[in-house]
Parts: sequence; structure tokens; C-alpha cells
Amino acid sequence: TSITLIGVPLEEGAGRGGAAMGPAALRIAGIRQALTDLGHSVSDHGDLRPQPAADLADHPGANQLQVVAAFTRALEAATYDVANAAKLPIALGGDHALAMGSVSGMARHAAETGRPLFVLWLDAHADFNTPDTSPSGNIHGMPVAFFCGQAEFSPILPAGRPLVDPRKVYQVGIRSVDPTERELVAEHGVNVFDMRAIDELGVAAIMRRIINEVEAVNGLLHVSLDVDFLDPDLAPGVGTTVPGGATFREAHLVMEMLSDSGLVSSLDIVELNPFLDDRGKSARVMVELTASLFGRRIFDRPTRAA
Ligand code: DIR
Ligand code: MN
Ligand code: MN
Ligand code: MN
Repeated sequence: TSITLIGVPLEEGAGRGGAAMGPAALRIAGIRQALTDLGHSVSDHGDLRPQPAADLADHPGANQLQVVAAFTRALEAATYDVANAAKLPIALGGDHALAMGSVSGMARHAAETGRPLFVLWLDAHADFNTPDTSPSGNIHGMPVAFFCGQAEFSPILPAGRPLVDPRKVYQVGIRSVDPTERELVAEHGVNVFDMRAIDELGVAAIMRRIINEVEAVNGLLHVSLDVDFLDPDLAPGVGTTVPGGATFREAHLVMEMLSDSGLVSSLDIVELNPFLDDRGKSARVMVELTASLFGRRIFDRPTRAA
């Protein structure tokens, strides 16, 4: 696979600083070499450095809108261009607001190719707030609502842009949802596999179901991996830790099953905050998981019967 890394040093979507150092930490942890060692051809686009979107007014419910909007526009365009060039974009975050750009870029690409876009959201949080429902005003809690068309902050992207159908969004690992956000998620038919579902069903059954649904309609699958999907013991380098997260083994199994499926079209690695990390531990785990997603395995598995 031809892969393009896109550095997205965005932290203004989060409530605390540090995530802008995420791309540097992921590079130091060896993300490019890990992918190259698996036989992929990897190029690095460098970091996006957009000027704040001065055409947009401040919004009372959406902190730092001009900065987040500028990154959204820049990453939407970069992701679309990379995917159109038949390469697989990996956004190195940066906070989760960047998914407004990466997913929108993939939605534009998918609309042109005529394939439906699915999103796998691996996160402790649903990120379905809007400026009206968010208790914090932090835009990293809003990207899913944005690319599903439910949170139109202001004219960030052109009107009529391709949106994602919330019923094609799968959220796995969820364990912290705000009260009004909960209603929105249910109302829009987002597929939620919360921590209880993981405990009751196991990640393998959940992933099998998701993969089958994407495969059945020849969909593209965008994976958005928030560091806080993982248990904080495993990955402390994130601003919004929530206890009871995915284990090392669960997370690797998710990645290995995705790798076997061959369906993944694009990836975000988000919310890594090196300022809060423990000697690069979380950065290294994220690189390990990325390697599993792109083919690292213990032994080959026999091909699954159809
Ligand atoms: C919270 C936190 N739901 C908010 N969200 C986070 O501010 O909207 N998402 N941390 O990753
Ligand atoms: Mn998130
Ligand atoms: Mn989160
Ligand atoms: Mn978030």
C-alpha cells in the first residue's frame, strides 16, 4: 500500500494544550519505519500550518473556531488529494477535531467513486456534541456531529458538501457521553458498541459484524483512533482519560481484524498529548497499533470462509 502521513498539529479543539506535539511524538516513535518495515511505501506530507480562518466570526459555543476551521479546510483538501491519488492518508494528530477535515475529505472522495463511506470511531467519547449541547465548548467533542451534518457551526466547508450517514458510523469503546449528546446519538441512529457491549459480546464479534456490513456494500472504511479508546494505564498520554478502556489485546485484535478485512481506506491517530505521556509510552502504543492495522501479525491466519 502507498501511504501518506499528514501531520496535523492542532490542539485548539481540546481543552488543554499539548496535542500539537502529537505528530512529532508519533514520528519519533517510528511510525514511518514501522510501516516501511511491513513493505508499504510511505511518504510524509509534513505538518499542515494553516492561518486561522479570518472570514469566520467567533462562535459562543465553539472555542477557537477560526483555528479549528482552518485545519478542517486544509486537512479536508489534503485528505481528498491523497485519496484521489490512490494513496492511503493517515492523519497524525492533533486533537480529534481534525476528523472534521479528514472524514469530510474522505466523504468527498467516496461520493466521487460511488462507494459508501463508513466510519469506525474508536473512542471513550461519542464526540457528537454540537455548539448548543456541548458543556465544554471544545470542538474535539463535536466532529461526528459535524461530518454527519448535525453541527453547522458556520460556513467552514462549502454548503452541499458530502456528509456521512450516521447509520454508517460505528462507535466502539464508548464510556463517557454528555446528557444531550446521548439523545442526539440515539436519535440519529449511530451504531454504538459501548464498553458494556465489549464486555458482553467481545470485540471479535463486534468487529466481525461491522466488517460484514461494510463488505456487503463494498464500502470504504475510515478509522478514527482516539488515544482514550485505550485504558489509561496503557496510554496515559491524553487529556481526557476515562477509566475502563480497551486493553492492549482488545485493541490489537481490532486492528488485526481490520487489517485482514482489507477495507480500511484512511486513518486518524488523535489526541496523543506528549506533555502528559510517560516517557513516550502512549506514542509507542499508537505506533504498535498502527503496525497491526497495516499487516503486522504473529502468524498468518487461514483465509476466512465467505
Ligand atoms: C466532552 C469530552 N464530551 C466534550 N470529549 C472528548 O467536551 O464534549 N472527546 N474528550 O474526545
Ligand atoms: Mn475523540
Ligand atoms: Mn475521547
Ligand atoms: Mn474528543
